[in-house]
Amino acid sequence: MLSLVIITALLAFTRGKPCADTEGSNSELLLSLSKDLLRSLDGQEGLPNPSVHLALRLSNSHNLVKESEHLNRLKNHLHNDIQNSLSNSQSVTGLLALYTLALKSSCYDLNTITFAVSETRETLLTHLKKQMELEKEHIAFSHRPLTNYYQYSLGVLALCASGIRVNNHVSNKLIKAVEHEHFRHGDTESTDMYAMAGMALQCVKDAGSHVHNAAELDTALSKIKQKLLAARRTDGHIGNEFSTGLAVQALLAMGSPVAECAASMEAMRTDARANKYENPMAVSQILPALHQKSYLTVKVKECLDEDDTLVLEPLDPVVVLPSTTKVAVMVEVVTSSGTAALYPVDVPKGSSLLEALELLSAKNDGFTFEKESSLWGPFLSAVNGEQARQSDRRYWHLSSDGTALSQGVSDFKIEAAQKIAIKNTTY
Ligand code: B12
Repeated sequence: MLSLVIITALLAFTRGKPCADTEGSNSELLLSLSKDLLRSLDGQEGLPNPSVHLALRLSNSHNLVKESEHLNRLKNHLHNDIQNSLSNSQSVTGLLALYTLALKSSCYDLNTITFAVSETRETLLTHLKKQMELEKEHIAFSHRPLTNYYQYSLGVLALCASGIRVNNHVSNKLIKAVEHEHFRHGDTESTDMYAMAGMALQCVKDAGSHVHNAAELDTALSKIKQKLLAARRTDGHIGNEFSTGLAVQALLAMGSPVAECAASMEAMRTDARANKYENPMAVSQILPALHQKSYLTVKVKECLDEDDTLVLEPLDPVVVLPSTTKVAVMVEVVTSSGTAALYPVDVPKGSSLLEALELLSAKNDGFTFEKESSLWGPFLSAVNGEQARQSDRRYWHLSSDGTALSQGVSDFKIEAAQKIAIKNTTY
């Protein structure tokens, strides 16, 4: 009887504070995710990642020396990369926005950051505003942004969180895109895009600058919330494993009671404990949500009296030997004209799809591929000499036995025999 009373009391307690960090194990999990991100800074190939920086800065425990080293790398390497893209007139809205949010999360003076284009030097925020104007004009002309609505929303959010008044025409285009449900990821609705738009438009609402269409802004925010709640699965995820973090961030930013996200938080914690978030980019999008924060909180970040206790213990080196068990993979390539070709290859169990494609191209059966680097890792850009370009609104879509992959070539692991389809698809 006594134990029943205790269990009932405990249940009532946890129900009353559903998202709160009531158990020590939860704070240990948050610490271990921060450490994973911190470790990823050292092992990083290519550009320093502004999304990882942002997540570290929004966490409760810090390693201020490593964070400041990383800030310097962003200001050098990422800065140079963006400078080159701007000089070549490439669209870099999303990267500029993430860079802005990362600097802001470190309370860095944004007015001191400049880029020179055509011999004119202007601040980061001026360039971001210009990119947003180009994006807006492109929507007016062809009904889609130059990049995508995820980056468009990131741009609105970064300007707004930096205290810049977002042009009404720019936010209106986002409101209209919500109304007309233009948020697609391939052939499905994009939860990530709704989430990012939710944070962006909530920031605009809080800034109080969007007075002319206040009612339309509220309707868009309600619709986003309804879309996110409708995308909840029975296992707690919103959209899929990799959109849940952004979705929870958006719900929190839009003022949802924490109770509404309890199941989603738990789903992410379960995934994290099962090591499903190996990609630092994935961790960087869920960690703020697990801290019950959103990207919107950078707006008020002060960087005072920060806890500086996050230390990395040396890890025992783990040697992973390739499995001796082989699995049969059939790779099907479907080109833009619809012609299909099949390529069989046996790969060690547990290989990544990238390793499988490398083995296949080494067989000289006529299969070749190219990849481009991105914040999420290698993006498959060309197969058998055929490019699937963003400029043509095409990409190589990946699926396994008819189900779309929710990971890219370097993260997806091959555990059993299957048919992988790589299809040149329009979006
Ligand atoms: C827009 C988008 C796309 C567009 C990109 C082109 C465009 N219109 O701009 C398209 C439709 C082509 C696309 C394709 C895919 N995508 Co996508 N995409 C996104 C989205 C919504 C925004 C990306 C973005 O602009 N980021 C902002 C900029 C600043 O960052 P960036 O890294 O420079 O952006 C580039 C890369 O992210 C790249 N990219 C887009 N998707 C993916 C996926 C992978 C695995 C990689 C390596 C790169 C990549 O395209 C971006 C624009 O150039 C994200 C959502 C998110 N939470 O991040 C999903 C997301 C990154 N995509 C995802 C997936 C799974 C895919 C696909 C593998 C789907 C499939 N089954 O084929 C393919 C990639 C296949 C390949 N060829 O390698 C997952 C990745 C999860 C993971 N653990 O890896 C995400 C997180 C969505 C989700 N919640 O499931 N995507």
